[in-house]
Amino acid sequence: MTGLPRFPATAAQGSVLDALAETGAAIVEGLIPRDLCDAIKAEFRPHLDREGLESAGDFNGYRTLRIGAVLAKSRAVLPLLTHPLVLAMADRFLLPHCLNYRFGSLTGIEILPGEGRQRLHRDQNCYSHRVPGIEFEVVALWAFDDFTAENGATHVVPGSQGWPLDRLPAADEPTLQAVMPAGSALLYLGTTYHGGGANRSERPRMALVNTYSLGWLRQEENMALSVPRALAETLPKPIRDLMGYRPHGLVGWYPGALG
Ligand SMILES: O=C(O)CCC(=O)C(=O)O
Ligand SMILES: [Fe+2]
Repeated sequence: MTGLPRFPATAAQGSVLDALAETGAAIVEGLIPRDLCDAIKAEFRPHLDREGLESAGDFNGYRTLRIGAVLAKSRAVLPLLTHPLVLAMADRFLLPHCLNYRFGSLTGIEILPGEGRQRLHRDQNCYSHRVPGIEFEVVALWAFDDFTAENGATHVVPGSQGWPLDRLPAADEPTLQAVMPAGSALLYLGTTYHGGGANRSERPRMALVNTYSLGWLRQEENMALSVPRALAETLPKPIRDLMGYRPHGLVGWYPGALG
């Protein structure tokens, strides 16, 4: 395979999702306009500068800025979170295994010049258990800058979603990089091995990584603590539902939720 499956924004959803199922990842170019990317970047900027290194570490990197609690910081991201293609991805891979799904985590990531490659990993390994054959998460990684091989375009191990539980990537595991223009999204599965690239350029590379998880799982990011309830109540209902304000049957109930 010479590159990850790649589609224009106008592609049929079924073709994108079939490629995603087969390869574990797919790129869709130009899903949102550049001015929306710029608006999101402007909203993220002060937060990245203020708190972006709070979660620095061996996995997240030391030259990578990260922010959580994105819904308390940005309104411009809202259309991305319920983008029809992203929801179609979650419908296809998650809905067969739950009554409803929700956000796992929403994370702004800016890889700065000089950052090295991130360890290859599966996002759903944040969970200690796994049911073979069931994706616990699906992921939309939105590029707000052009992603290039030099500035840290995400590395993906094609086909790794089908690997057995105990197969780990080799030290020199072949990867394909998600080179894509700003406004594109890399879609991948919770079991797909991937990792941020090294930034050997002179400019930062900004993205938003949104995971969606089975509704009966505990969410990766504790949305009830990340986003104050009074603020959550000002957000559109589909967003609140995805935050966890809609229980999964009896799981996640709170007074008034079931009425
Ligand atoms: O920033 C990227 O390209 C990927 C980051 C990532 O996969 C992660 O932190 O889980
Ligand atoms: Fe990841």
